[in-house]
Amino acid sequence: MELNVNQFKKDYLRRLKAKSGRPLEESTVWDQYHALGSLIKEYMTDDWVGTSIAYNKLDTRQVFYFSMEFLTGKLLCDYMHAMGVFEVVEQGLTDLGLSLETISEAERDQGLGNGGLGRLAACFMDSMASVGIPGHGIGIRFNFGLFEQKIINGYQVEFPDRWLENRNVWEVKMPDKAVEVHFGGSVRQDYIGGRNVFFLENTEVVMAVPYDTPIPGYQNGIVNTLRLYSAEAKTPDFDLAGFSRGDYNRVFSEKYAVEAISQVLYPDDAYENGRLLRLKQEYFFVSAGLQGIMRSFKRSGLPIRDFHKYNAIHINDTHPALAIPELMRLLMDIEELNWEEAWKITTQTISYTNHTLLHEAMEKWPVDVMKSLLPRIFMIIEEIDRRFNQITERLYHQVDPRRSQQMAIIGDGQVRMAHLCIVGSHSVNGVAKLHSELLATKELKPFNEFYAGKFNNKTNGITHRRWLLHSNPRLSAHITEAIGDEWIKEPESLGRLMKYHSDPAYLEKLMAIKRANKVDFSNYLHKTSGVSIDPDSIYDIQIKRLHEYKRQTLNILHIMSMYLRLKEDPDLDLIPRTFLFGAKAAPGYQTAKQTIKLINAVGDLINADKDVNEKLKVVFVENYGVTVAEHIIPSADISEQISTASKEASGTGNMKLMMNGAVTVATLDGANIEILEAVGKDNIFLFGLTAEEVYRYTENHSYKAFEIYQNNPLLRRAIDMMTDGTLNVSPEEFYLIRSALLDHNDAFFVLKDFESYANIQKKACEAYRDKKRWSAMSLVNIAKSGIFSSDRTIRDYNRDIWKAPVFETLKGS
Ligand code: 26Y
Repeated sequence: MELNVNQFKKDYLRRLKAKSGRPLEESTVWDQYHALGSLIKEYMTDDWVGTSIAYNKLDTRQVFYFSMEFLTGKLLCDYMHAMGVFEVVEQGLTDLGLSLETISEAERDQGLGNGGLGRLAACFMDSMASVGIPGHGIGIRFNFGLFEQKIINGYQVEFPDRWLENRNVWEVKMPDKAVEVHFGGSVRQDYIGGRNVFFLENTEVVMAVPYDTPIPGYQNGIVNTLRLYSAEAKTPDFDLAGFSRGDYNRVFSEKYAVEAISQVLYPDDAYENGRLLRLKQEYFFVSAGLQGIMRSFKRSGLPIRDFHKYNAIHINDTHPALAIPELMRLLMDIEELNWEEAWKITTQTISYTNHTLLHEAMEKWPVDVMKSLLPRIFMIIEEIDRRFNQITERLYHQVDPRRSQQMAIIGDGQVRMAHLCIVGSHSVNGVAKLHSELLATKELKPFNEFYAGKFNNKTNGITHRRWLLHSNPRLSAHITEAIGDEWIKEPESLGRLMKYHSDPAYLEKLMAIKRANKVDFSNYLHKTSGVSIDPDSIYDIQIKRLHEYKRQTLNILHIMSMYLRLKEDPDLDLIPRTFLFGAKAAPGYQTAKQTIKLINAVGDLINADKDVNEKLKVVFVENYGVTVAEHIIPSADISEQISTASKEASGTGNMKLMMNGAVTVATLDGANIEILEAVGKDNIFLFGLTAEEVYRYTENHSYKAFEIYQNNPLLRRAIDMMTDGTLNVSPEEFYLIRSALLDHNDAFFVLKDFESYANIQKKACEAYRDKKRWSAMSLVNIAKSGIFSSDRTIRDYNRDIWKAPVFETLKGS
């Protein structure tokens, strides 16, 4: 948009006064932030309204991305960049004696997600708008996002994330678009007009009230919508009679029970615990979202039989799987279509992404729970299952009689949500080549054989705007100086940087930028936690959720072994190295929590020991999340992507780090394999078992972790350090970690991969010594990162699955 500095200053001062009731001199940083946010939102309004009018006018096919999680982070600066007003606003604020940096820190992270899956949804929102696809997000407006983590005495302690406590400037409440969602009750069946008709009776009714947030594309006039639903009790004045009788407790407890649905995000991201409230959340937003889509589709006057031609609904993992039976219900019970018609529309509307191979993360709901919470939905699932079984039994009963049971949607008293998604959609994709291949050939093999062509791969991506352009301005400027700014719209043109591969001046500047970013991060860390780190040391970074399969344990055991070697030989020629960890553990995941304590205990030991602390430093960065990531990533030298092969579906942190010039230490897992293909084996450090080897060891039970413990003295001493008193803790402190490794035969092959990890770490350090070589490796990683932009991912989804139109711009339409 067109905006000059003077106009902005005038608008801003007026807005600040109106919003805070105070003059600039007396305003707080929060006042300043709030006024700026509300002004930026207003600047966006014409395009936002215009976009939705244009989509309606053009009868456009639209994409709806249903996700339980949207991990957006802060929005202010992203929005200013998208609208092309960043510089003007920054200048205007400076003229007024204010600092954009300080003001933007006042914004709370929108932390409505656990990790990769939620962050992916946020990157997709940005890319859909920027690429020009009519695509919107549908989810839940959790009152509390993922918990805030504090480290107290080395332990993770969780605190509620009160992100809404000072209001959210970006959202717009849409009470007129609220819909009812029904739970429980019973189904009454009638025969009317020659067909079976189903009614729900005596249900509990919850109002789903949408709050819309604009999602602007990058300087293209397109503003899509993220719609998050909040649960409210039906009548705002609730039971007045009860209230006037003084029956306060009952009246309030009913209201709170209803509103509990959108109260808090479940903090587990790999262990499905089967809580009833979680199932309620899932149905709540799916039903509300579909009713909303149906309502606006019907307003368009188009025939219901064409629903799938105008609406593509994508479900982010199985969490929104109930979209399948819910759409069936709406089409049959409300729109009066028959089963076959409804089924055709539903399956052609819905597509599904799988994000995990871990069995413990697979959603299954007990039949009795599903039946009593959602009786009509359960009936429909039963019918889908019955019809599907009929086909598989006919096909397989002679060749393999068990196969149709294995493939069933309902089995062992449970509803298998992944099976429901596969049967009820027209496309099933994994999130990296290896992951998609393992889905098709191992985990979901019978389905892949049954549905030829339904399975496909869509390798994940990240928005290079947030993760490079905005969070690493120095590097962005250096890139643009060399190859122009086309990469902002076409990230694959970052490849042109390859011509600087042997340009000493260019590479030197690249390293100077890394160094400046390292200084910035060390200042940030010092300011936020009091910890000092040395910008001349190697920054070795592992940032991601804490999980045994991600193997923070391998990293810390290796650090412990380096410590032991250094103690023995203090003159060991090591380049000073700072190991940074950032990770939240699910509150109930004790092994993960012990790992956090272990990292901190090792840090306490090493950082205080003068024999080693010139060369080694271990830092656990508190409360890792989107904003912390934006500070760390530009400063990274080494990116740790060390999951047990076959366990990490894709990973996306690996992409953010390479894009910022970090070199990856990697197993052949997830998207690491595609990073290897992109940069070549000389520009990545590979180690460890392959996925195939992991499968083989797991199947033939030939792995003996204890033997490795016995035969590798250094590793044994590192493991024993957990219990022998070296660390300032009781000997039982880390019993779960130790017993997972030694008593339970190390399910994630930490011991098996230890030696090859230690070797590759040595190689990485040698490479770092050679500044020229390192800077060239770093450059190759940046240059080849363009394919990991989520713009590419989104174009792939749209080309193969959604098939929505792509608009260059909506300006003037
Ligand atoms: C059912 C419940 C317990 C649950 C909640 C959240 C299960 C899983 C999750 C989240 C999973 C997740 O974040 N998966 C990650 O998705 C990323 C985006 O595709 C991948 O890059 C990453 O490898 C995968 O672990």
